[in-house]
Amino acid sequence: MAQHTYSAPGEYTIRLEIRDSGGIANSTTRIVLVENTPPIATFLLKNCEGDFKVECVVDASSSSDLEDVATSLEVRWDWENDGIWDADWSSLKVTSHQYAVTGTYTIRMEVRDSGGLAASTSKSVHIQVRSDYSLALFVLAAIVATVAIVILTAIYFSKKKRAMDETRSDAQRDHADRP
Ligand SMILES: [Ca+2]
Repeated sequence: MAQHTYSAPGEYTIRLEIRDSGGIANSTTRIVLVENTPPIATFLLKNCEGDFKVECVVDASSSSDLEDVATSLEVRWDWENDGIWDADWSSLKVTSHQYAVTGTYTIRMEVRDSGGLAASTSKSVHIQVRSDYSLALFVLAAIVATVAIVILTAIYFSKKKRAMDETRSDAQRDHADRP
């Protein structure tokens, strides 16, 4: 019994030769079909949650295939999982996308091997987008709050000063009234 591993899919002819102790040989062949298998689709999300105008980075370099090396695999992306691929097939596994609206999105990725077999996977992510408008409102609110604090502090101290001045002038009057 013998065993052999084929590194690439295709049609192979296996030839067996047999020889007896007298040196007389005979052979036979058999054709085997080594089939391609689909790749395994996986990807990672980086820096996708949170801040103002965040660029969601995706990395599909963990995708693999039994017959192909990772560099010959190609990937494509659907950023909203709406069934429309948003980019052409590319051998670059790391890319990024910027969302304009806050929401929970399903990102779908498809990977294909050199034999044309494909597999896909998806991941759900909540994207928090802070728009220019809301950032401007936030800055404006901060300025208004700071100005209000300054004005209120000034009013407080001017009232306190006036009260102290009145107390002082009352004391002076009392002193002057005394015989
Ligand atoms: Ca394959």
